[in-house]
Amino acid sequence: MRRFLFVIIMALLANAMQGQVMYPGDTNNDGVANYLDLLPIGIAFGIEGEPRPGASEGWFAQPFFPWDYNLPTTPWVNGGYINANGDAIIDTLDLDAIIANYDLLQDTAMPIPWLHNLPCFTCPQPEFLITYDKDSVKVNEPFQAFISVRYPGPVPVEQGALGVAMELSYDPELVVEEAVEITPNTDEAALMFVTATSIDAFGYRLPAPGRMQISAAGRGQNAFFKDSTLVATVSFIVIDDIQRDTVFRSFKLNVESLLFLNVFEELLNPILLNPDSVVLYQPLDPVSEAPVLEMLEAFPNPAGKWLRVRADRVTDLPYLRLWNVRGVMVREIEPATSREWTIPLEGIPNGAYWLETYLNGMPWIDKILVQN
Ligand SMILES: [Ca+2]
Ligand SMILES: [Ca+2]
Repeated sequence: MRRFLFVIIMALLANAMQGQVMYPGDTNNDGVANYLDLLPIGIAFGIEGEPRPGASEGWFAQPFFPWDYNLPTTPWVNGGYINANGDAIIDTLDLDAIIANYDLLQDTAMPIPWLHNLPCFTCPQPEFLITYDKDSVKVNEPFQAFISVRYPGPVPVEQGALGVAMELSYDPELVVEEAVEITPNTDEAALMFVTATSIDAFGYRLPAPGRMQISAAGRGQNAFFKDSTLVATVSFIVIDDIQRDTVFRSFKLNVESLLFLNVFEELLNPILLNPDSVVLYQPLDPVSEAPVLEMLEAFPNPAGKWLRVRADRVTDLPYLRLWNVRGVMVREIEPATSREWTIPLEGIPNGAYWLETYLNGMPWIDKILVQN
């Protein structure tokens, strides 16, 4: 802590002196150009100051005249760091250097960790939500994740969030890494974006496979205050062979880090809503030409001591299998020719499961909750 204070004091002293240096794209001067560097641009949007003599977007130490402007709650970040392109104003043109220098490191501009300890106690909590377009998806097929920010009802603009910066992770062995694509929601005209995946063509050192970084921020104004704002859509393709010990795998985006700031650079405390996952599966031993079944239903759901499965006519099902979220089969029955079957659930812990069978030669999957 003492060392941290010392570093802050040194940086404030350095701010007061002429001739300090900056690296274009490291707008918060924390030593790396990345998704976090969008937020200072959003907070300081439209601020004007001294141009940087001989400015370049190249990644080398560039002297600048300190601006009169510092970030509100991290005052060791001077406007001269944020002005990445070196002109006389902070605006969207300052974004380019973040992308061009993504994940490059520097330690000669006296970088300081960019930490926020000043929360807004009176601001409503934004909800951060990840959902998917499908419950289950086959090998080689695409699916999408939707990342949104919500408020239970619209809040006044000044009570909202300026922007959000996040790092997400997933199992890189389940999807085609080269095909992972982040599409920012540019329909939200107020927002600016920085996105990065491990194969983003613009970067040098990029997030590792299975990682992505996304930030979205308003331009000098809180951009999140509506009941729901889509931030980005992420597209995935399931790899062609997910089979290890099982034909089922669970896919989920995990939230590794999440930073919400408002226009006063105060910290907002988000509510994380990330309950969903997607079943990735690989059809094995398909059944040829079963009698045409229109419908299969499993009930009750949530299920207690037993689960019943009903078809719309008498039929042969090859099997009924129950898989847990780790892809382990926990029950299998060989159903007799009938139109209704019962699966006993004794000994199966509470939680989410997938019921799997074949219907008309196609896999049929249903998500089941067991609650005893
Ligand atoms: Ca930075
Ligand atoms: Ca600028």
